[in-house]
Amino acid sequence: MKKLIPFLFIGILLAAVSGCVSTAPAPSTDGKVDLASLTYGKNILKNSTFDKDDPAAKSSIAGVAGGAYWTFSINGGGAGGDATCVSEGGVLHIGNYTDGGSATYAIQLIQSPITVEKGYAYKVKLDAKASAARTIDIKVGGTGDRGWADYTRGKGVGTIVEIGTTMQTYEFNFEMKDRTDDQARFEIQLGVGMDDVWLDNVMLLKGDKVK
Ligand SMILES: [Ca+2]
Repeated sequence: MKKLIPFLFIGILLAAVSGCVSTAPAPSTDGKVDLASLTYGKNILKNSTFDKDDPAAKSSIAGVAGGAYWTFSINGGGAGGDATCVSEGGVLHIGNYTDGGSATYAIQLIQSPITVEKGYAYKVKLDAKASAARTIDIKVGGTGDRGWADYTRGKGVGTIVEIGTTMQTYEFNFEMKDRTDDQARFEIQLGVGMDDVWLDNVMLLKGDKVK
């Protein structure tokens, strides 16, 4: 029995070590890292809850209480569009569309600059609903200096999110594959579609290093 004890100890040690290994990024079937299996921590967006005012903030939504650090943009890229943005108890309501514009980026809610670091996973997470089911595009991307690159590598101008008519949480993950950008933009693109949108708790969570 005495001789068994060291083996028991080694066994426990191995179990502990393999336990650690199992928390490492799990490869998916196509050999890529499954981004959903990673851990996401700090939210790098400011005023995700749309209830803060800060006179020191470089930007805030004109005329909207609780809109610090965000910008509401119309006619982005000369794509037209007309709508309003108001706060309803700390929930942003984009409505009164008279023109959806010719591109999703015609009407945008933007926070910039933010830093997005090469090789790290990020999670976009937000609560949203619309007056009728529609899509919005979410882009974490570069400015003109970076060719307006979409770091989320989505299927639209950004990543297309289909939202329904009840407030729900939507999320998706992406890996920052481009070089680190400390002048990046977080954009919710609200153009083309003309159904009202409500937004709250808009977050960009930084995750583990992917490689
Ligand atoms: Ca809120």
